[in-house]
Amino acid sequence: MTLVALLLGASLVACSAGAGEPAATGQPPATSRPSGTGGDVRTGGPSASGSSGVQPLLARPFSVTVAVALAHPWSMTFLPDGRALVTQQPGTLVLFDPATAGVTPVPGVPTVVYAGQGGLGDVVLGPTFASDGGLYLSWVEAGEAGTAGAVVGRATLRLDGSPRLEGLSVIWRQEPKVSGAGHFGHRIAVAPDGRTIFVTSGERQKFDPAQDLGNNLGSIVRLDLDGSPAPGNPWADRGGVTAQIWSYGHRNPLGIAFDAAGNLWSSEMGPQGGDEVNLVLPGRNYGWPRVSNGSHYGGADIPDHAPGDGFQAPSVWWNPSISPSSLMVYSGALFPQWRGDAFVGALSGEALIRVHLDGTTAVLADVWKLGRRIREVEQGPEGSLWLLEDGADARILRLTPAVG
Ligand SMILES: [Ca+2]
Ligand SMILES: [Ca+2]
Repeated sequence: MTLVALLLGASLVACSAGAGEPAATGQPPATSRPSGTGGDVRTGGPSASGSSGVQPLLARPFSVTVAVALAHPWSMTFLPDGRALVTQQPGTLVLFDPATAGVTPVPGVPTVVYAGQGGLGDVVLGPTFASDGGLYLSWVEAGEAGTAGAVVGRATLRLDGSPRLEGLSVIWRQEPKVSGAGHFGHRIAVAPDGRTIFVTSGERQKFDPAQDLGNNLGSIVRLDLDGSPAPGNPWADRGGVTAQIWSYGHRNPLGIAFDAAGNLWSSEMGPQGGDEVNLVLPGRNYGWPRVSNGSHYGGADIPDHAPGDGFQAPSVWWNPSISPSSLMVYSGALFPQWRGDAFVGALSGEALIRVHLDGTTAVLADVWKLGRRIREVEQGPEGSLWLLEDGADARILRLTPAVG
C-alpha cells in the first residue's frame, strides 16, 4: 500500500466517521507504535517483553462507515443471516439489518434495573442457535431493599413473523445481591466445544468479595448450558456458588473471548491505572484488591503484581487507564494480518486497541484513537470490524480495509 493510499484512507475515515482527527487534534498520525499513546501506555509481564515486530503505520488501515445511530448500545452479536442483535442498556433488544440500516425492536426481554453501569447487558448466540434459536442474555435484576445483581437468562429467538424472544428463563445469578450500580461485569462467552458458557462477574465495587470463594462476585464462572456449575471446575467439590468459579480476584471484567487455540482471554476494568488483559486459567487468583499495577482512585497505593506473590499477573496492562469495555478475538478474512489477535474497545481511552496474541502471549500492538468512547467490538460475518459507541448519541460503526 502506498503512502498516498494510506493518507487517502485516513481522509476517508475522517469524512465518513466525523472523527475529526488525527489532523484536527494535531496528534501524531493515527496508528500508534507498540508503546501505545506516546509512551503513556505500559505493557508488562514476562509475556509482554520483546513485543514489537509491528511497524508503525502512517494512517489507519481501515475506513469507517457509520451504519446507524442507536442510543446506549451495550452488546452486539451477528446472526447467521447477516443481521445482528443489539442490546440497549435501558432495556431494549433490537434486530439490526446492515443491508437496510433498519432497526426492529425484539419483544420478550426482561425488566431490567437501568442505573449506573447496569441495565440490559450482553447477548450471545447459544451453541445450537442455528437449529433451535437459543441465545443468552445478561441484565441487572432488582433484589430486596434496593439491592441488585447481574443475571444470565436463556431464551429462544423466533424469526418467523415478527422477531421476538420466547421462553426467557434466568439460569444464573450474581450472589449475593448488594447495593450500588457498578461493576456487574456480566459478559458471556460460549466455550469452543459448545458445552459450557463462561460469565464474567464484577465485584460490585465491594473489593474484598473478589478474594472470597464463598460468593461469585469478582470471579469468572463456568456453567453448563443450563446454568448449573460445570463439571470439572476447580472447586466443584465445595458445592454452592463456589462450584461455579473458574477464576477469581477479578475487579470488573467486561470482556471475554476464546482464541482459535482455545485459550480464554478477558479484559478487566482496573482501578486508577490498573486496566488489564488477562489469560484466564482455572483456579487462578488475579489479585484484586490485594495487588494491582494501578492504585486506588485518589492515589492510595496497592502493591503491584510481583513474581512469586501468588497472584496471576496481567498479560497487558495500562497506566493511565483506558477503561477496556470489551474484548473479541478476530478470525475474519478482510484483515488477514490481524487474524488471531484480540481487539479491545476503550471507553475513557476513546480508542480501538489491537492486542497481538501469540499462543499464550499477549502484546499491545495498536491504539487507534477514535475520539469516541467505544462500548464493544464485534466481528461481522464477512470479516469487517464493528464498533458500538457508548452513550445517548452512540453510533454503530463498520470498519473495512482502507481503500488502496
Ligand atoms: Ca458481542
Ligand atoms: Ca499498584
